[in-house]
Amino acid sequence: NLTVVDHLGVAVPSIDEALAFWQDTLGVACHGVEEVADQKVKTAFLPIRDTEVELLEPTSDDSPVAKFMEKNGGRGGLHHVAIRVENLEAALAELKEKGVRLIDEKPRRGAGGAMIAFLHPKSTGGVLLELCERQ
Ligand code: CMX
Repeated sequence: NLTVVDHLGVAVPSIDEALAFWQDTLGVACHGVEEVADQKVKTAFLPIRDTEVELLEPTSDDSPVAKFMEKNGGRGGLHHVAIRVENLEAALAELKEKGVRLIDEKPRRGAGGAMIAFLHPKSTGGVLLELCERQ
């Protein structure tokens, strides 16, 4: 059911400042900035070949990304790895059955219209994993 690494989520204090590096220095084009209100983040997607980098800027102090950066000494860093699956409902049911701790029991809508669900880092060896299904 797992297919490719869909994207890497990178927490940044400011998308505008981060784009100065990713766009201007590395030369990766940004495909639009979008706010995901229920996650309290602003996102920017930068496609690189078959995968993407997702820059994540918190829009509120109680955003999961703000909390992550607070623990990281106020700096950004690699926040999550997202793996694309063919059938998210089936993947979640299977992982639950195997005792994996799900943050999202049901798929929900994420940036770019994808259906997503997170797995808890305590169940994955310390990496926040996102599963993602695209139409
Ligand atoms: N990667 C790896 N480990 C992480 C982590 C991350 N991104 N965020 C937290 N952790 C670790 C913590 O360091 C902590 O470890 P220790 O107990 O060893 O210190 C552990 O996970 C649990 O931390 P916690 O304080 O109990 O939980 P938090 O309140 O920090 O929440 C998490 C952590 C992952 C449950 C929460 O951030 C969450 O639900 N995330 C999913 C949603 C999300 O991240 N949304 C933003 C992106 C949205 C998008 O891409 O659109």
